[in-house]
Amino acid sequence: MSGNITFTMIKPDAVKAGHIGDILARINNAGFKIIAMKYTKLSAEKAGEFYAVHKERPFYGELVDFMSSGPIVAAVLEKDNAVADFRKLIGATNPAEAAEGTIRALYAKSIGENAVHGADSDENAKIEASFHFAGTDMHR
Ligand code: FUP
Repeated sequence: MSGNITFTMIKPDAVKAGHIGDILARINNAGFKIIAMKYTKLSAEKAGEFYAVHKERPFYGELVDFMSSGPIVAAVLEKDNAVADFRKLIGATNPAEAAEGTIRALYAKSIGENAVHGADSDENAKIEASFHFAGTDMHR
């Protein structure tokens, strides 16, 4: 049985392009309940910390620059099977490989600027949610 929360960010490219409303509508229509949300901007330090697992990857520097380049929307979402269902809704990391109708197929520009983040496991969903939100900021 999977856990019932996931963590997402609408990334700077999609915010800049004016897609916040459309993406949130798709999230709602797919049956996710928003239990925490904020419009914020990551410092380079915070973005580096969030993506620390990718530190040794060649794209790490660009990823940190991009994720701190402009405002984002961070949110915690609740649904049965939230992690897997959300990853299905957003599609593959590379928008060129993302299934038709997925959020990345619709809104992402490239593998680096790919519109949205979705946690990849129940454990990471919890870690990422508490990276951005205090327990008192989550409302079920
Ligand atoms: P995902 O779980 O789909 O967000 O993908 P990853 O955890 O593999 O990658 C995290 C972020 O690193 C991606 F959203 C974008 C960036 N990335 C690149 O810029 N280039 C790559 O080749 C792979 C990932």
